[in-house]
Amino acid sequence: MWKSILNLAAVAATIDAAAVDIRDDYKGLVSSELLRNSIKTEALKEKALKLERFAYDSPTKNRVIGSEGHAATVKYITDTLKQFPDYYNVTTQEVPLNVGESANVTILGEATDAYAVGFAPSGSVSGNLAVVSNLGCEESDFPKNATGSIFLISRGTCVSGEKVLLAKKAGAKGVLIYNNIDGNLEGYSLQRVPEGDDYVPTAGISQGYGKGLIAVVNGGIPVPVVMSTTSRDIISLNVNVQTIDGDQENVIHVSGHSDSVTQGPGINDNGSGSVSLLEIAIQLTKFKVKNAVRFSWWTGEEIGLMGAEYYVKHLSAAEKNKIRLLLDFDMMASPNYAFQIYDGDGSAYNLTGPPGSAEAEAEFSHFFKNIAKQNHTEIEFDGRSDYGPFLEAGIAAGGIACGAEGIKTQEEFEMFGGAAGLAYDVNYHEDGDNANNLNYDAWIVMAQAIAHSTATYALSFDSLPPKNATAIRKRGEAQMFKYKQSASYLKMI
Ligand SMILES: *[C@@H]1O[C@H](CO)[C@@H](O)[C@H](O)[C@H]1NC(C)=O
Ligand SMILES: *[C@@H]1O[C@H](CO)[C@@H](O)[C@H](O)[C@H]1NC(C)=O
Ligand SMILES: *[C@@H]1O[C@H](CO)[C@@H](O)[C@H](O)[C@H]1NC(C)=O
Ligand SMILES: *[C@@H]1O[C@H](CO)[C@@H](O)[C@H](O)[C@H]1NC(C)=O
Ligand SMILES: *[C@@H]1O[C@H](CO)[C@@H](O)[C@H](O)[C@H]1NC(C)=O
Ligand SMILES: *[C@@H]1O[C@H](CO)[C@@H](O)[C@H](O)[C@H]1NC(C)=O
Ligand SMILES: CC(=O)N[C@H]1CO[C@H](CO)[C@@H](O)[C@@H]1O
Ligand SMILES: [Zn+2]
Repeated sequence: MWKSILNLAAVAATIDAAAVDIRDDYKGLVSSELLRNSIKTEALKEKALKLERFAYDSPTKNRVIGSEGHAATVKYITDTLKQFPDYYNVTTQEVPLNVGESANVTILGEATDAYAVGFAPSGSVSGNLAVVSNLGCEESDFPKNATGSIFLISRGTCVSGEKVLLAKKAGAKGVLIYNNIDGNLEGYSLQRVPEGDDYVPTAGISQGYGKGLIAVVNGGIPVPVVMSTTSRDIISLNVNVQTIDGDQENVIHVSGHSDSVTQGPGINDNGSGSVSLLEIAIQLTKFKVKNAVRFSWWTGEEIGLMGAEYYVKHLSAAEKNKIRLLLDFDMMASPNYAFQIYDGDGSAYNLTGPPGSAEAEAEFSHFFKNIAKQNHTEIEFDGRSDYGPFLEAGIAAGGIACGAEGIKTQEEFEMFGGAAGLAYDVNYHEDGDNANNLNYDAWIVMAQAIAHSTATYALSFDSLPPKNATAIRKRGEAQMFKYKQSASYLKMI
């Protein structure tokens, strides 16, 4: 496949000079060191600024699914990698999604702040408010004689799609979901693609407002609600790119997500992951590989891992078998960072992944300890990002992160510096999540960790357990129930 190196050089020269070195420095077989050394902070920074510009140049100032900023991000990634037609097979996968558009909700005759919830149908309904007990995850939480009412349910513990289906079964005409933390529910979704399910119009309101309404209803006062919501179907794209070189039956799959939340440009979360992958994919084109390398940029992560879920659902058993290991990268440049590795062997959180996950953790530990010579911690292997659906399918997974809304401990301060008692990323899911607020020192270490693992597995899977679909699938199922009960998984939904 290297027969057309000259053509590639001509193509490469036409793209962004800063993005790609010309290939007369082609170095043969990839190695961790060569790939690591090809990753430069300037190249990462330039691409982060590009994603930030896509956000700020768009009317909504973000890169949320369905927005111009997200479409520009996806186009940028695919256009860049299509410059290497002899190296990569670039494909996009259409993922049907739905986003909430507008909600007008009047309660006790007064208009209130509310947001339409994605995947719920558009519609106009009215009725008195009925309060659902607990979290609305069990049939017994629902009032028996409230047919025709608008049901009020707390967010949390199970996906909101389950709550709304139970509400409909109990006779709800519409649903109001109130937040279980501060902040509005703009950009929220049912977090479950309807599969012949039929939901009712649903809107999100704040926690304070929801609790206030419960007090009124419990006081015996009827609370009339009039609500009108619209939502919009969209097609959003997963980008999948695979080396033409390398054993196509044994694939190292490296992934991140391309979308942001509604509230900001999403440059650490998770532009930093998308950009790291793009830069590594560009640099990899200088090298030959033994195993096929696949890169994916998922859509719809922020609304419930929708892109990755859709992808895994549409993989045949034979295709699943080819993926020896899935690596996922998100939040690569948190300002108050810690170097965190997913606890794939369960040593820290007693929550393991399918066979191969422990070995992936060990490879990242080796990188931090012996190559970067940095401290690292472990984080729970909880399925809270796009690797969740892969775990569920029994595919080995691993990854690293730098921290989101969690608080840095004193011990971590001693290990990494920064500030104890503050969030790893104070701008997490806020408008301050932009290119100014990234920690570039942390980012280059993280990007080199991705380069190390990509190159290592592109050369050999000898450090992983042998391929054995039966064993892998059994282990995966046994772990599923447990990871779905874990504290941080439950916090996500
Ligand atoms: C490219 O990838 C797509 C999707 O996986 C696949 O259907 C197609 O056969 C591949 N093409 C080549 C040339 O490998
Ligand atoms: C259901 O009906 C009973 C009897 O009329 C009444 O006491 C109860 O409050 C009703 N419950 C709800 C949720 O409306
Ligand atoms: C909500 O009200 C605004 C302003 O009157 C209107 O433009 C919008 O279409 C309404 N949305 C719905 C879902 O009724
Ligand atoms: C780890 O989890 C298993 C169940 O999966 C349980 O039997 C065991 O007691 C747990 N160990 C610790 C140390 O919590
Ligand atoms: C690692 O952490 C220890 C404290 O646990 C600290 O003394 C040391 O300087 C840290 N090493 C690096 C490279 O930051
Ligand atoms: C695969 O795993 C199963 C269960 O552990 C084992 O019985 C079987 O011999 C293994 N097959 C191969 C080909 O290694
Ligand atoms: C929802 C969200 O914030 N997206 C992901 C960004 O990265 C962090 C850290 O890995 C994940 O926890 C989030 O799921
Ligand atoms: Zn561990």
